[in-house]
Amino acid sequence: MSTLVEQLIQTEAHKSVFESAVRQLPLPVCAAFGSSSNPQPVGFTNTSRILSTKDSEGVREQFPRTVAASGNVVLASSGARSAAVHGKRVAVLFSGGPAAGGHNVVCGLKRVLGAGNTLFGVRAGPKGLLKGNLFEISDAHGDFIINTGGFDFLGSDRTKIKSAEQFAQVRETCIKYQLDAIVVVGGDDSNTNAAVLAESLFTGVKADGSGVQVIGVPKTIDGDLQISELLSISFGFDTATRIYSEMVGNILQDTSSSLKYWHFVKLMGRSASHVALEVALQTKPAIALISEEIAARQMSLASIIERIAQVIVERSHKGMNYGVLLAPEGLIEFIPEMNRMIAELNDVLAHHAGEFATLSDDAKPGFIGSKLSPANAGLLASLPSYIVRMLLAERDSHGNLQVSLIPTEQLLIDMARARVKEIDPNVPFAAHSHFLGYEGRCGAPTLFDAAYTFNLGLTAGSLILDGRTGYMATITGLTSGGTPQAIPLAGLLNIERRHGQNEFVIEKALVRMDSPAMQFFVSRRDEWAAGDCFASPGPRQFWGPTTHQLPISVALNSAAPSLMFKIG
Ligand code: FBP
Repeated sequence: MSTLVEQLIQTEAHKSVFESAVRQLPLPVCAAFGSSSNPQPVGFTNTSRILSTKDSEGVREQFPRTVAASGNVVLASSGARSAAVHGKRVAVLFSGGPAAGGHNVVCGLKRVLGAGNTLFGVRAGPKGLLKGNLFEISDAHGDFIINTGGFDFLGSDRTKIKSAEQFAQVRETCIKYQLDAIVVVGGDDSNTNAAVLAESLFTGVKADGSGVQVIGVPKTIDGDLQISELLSISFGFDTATRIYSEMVGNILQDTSSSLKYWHFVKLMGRSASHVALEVALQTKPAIALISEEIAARQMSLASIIERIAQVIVERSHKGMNYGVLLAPEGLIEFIPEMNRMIAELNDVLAHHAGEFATLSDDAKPGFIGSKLSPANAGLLASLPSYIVRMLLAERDSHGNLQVSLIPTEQLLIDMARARVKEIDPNVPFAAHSHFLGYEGRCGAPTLFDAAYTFNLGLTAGSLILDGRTGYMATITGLTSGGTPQAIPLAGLLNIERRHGQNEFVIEKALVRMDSPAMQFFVSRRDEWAAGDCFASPGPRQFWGPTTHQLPISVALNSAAPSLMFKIG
């Protein structure tokens, strides 16, 4: 019998009582894979669904080989593979921000590839692929990482593979490790990377002239990688929103206990407001801003502040000097005048990058202001320095503004405070700001994310064994057992302006104003603003009544009969 101290030491290095227990959690698999104790690879067949975007012609020219091979036709599993495939060498990498369930994708891949094939992990994302930083994944690795959160088994990064030199480096890595396939686990930008790689590696990589297959897996806590009924949600969204909802529920409980604070909570989700909407649906706060609505209704910053201030004053007049406001991380880019300014700012920064880099921080706003149109220069000058500094900060390698670093929640507090004072100087307004982001990305996956990702791994591995390239794995029918399917990546591409030039990208799925989830929110939010209707959803459960729960927005938008998912 070990002492308590000895027992505690044994919980170090990912062996907490909880981590050890969730490793044993059984995972259901789609019926197509057979039994959950011994899932088998499936084959694929064409469905009648062909994808096309407004830029399909341009895509056909840039991606001729993958488009010709797939015809942009969606695939569905056609039952167990009859012939076993041996000797495939497959590499898997994580790309972009972490999301809960990534480790289970690796486990699903490992399981379906079986002992006859080799799985390599790429360390530190696309950068590791360029450097050839790979290692072989064993069964023991799988047993250790299963159902654990984060991407720490491999690490991740945001390198965009686009230059001729980078493509040559990828080829070198493929040759060095004699790879037959690469699996890219990532969001919209990373799956665009996968589409580009699939085209570039289509043939002529190996000595016999054959190519390397590339398969994408849809990850992102942002939830903005959605493709109608083909992909109801990316993995990681459920875990992140349940963690945020627990925290917001706790804060709401505090507001109506201590009776004196407003809490302005910015929630991660770079562009779309799916995370904010889901957390609002789970917790019912006084105010939740949805960026897409602000853009659709062309609401200026002043009108947003007016609405917030009115709610604060009205609640105060009823004795409620407290409340919670949720703001999506990407809000600033959706406010029409800010959006116009940021678009011009991006172009100016791209065109004057060299000169800009030589300037001191103090000189930067003036320099950029002198290059902007008078209206945008005026707007930039009117913003607090803590916002300007982040608007001028470096873009990520995909050309995105780093919205997670912009303290929008503080801007809203400062502006609301000033407006409340103008409306009624007697209204007390004490506010705290929060940013919930990193707290939710790497928690242990919910049972939904754990099962979903394991099945995505089984699907990606099956696509490789079936000889496919240029597809993204997906599971459809999440409330009716689940079906492994594959979406042709080139069929998702559109042209967008990035780094001041046009580039092919997978369009982000934003919150739709006419979606059932948004409509439900709109129908209830005035009640939530007027009183205390909040709900505290509590911690995510692995055993208990909410274990099998889907995100509320996903259930509403897919017209599910209940909140419960069913895989297997
Ligand atoms: P992905 O799109 O790569 O999944 O990233 C999601 C995200 O968590 C966003 O919500 C957030 O804006 C961004 O990553 C922050 O990334 P970083 O930590 O690299 O700044």
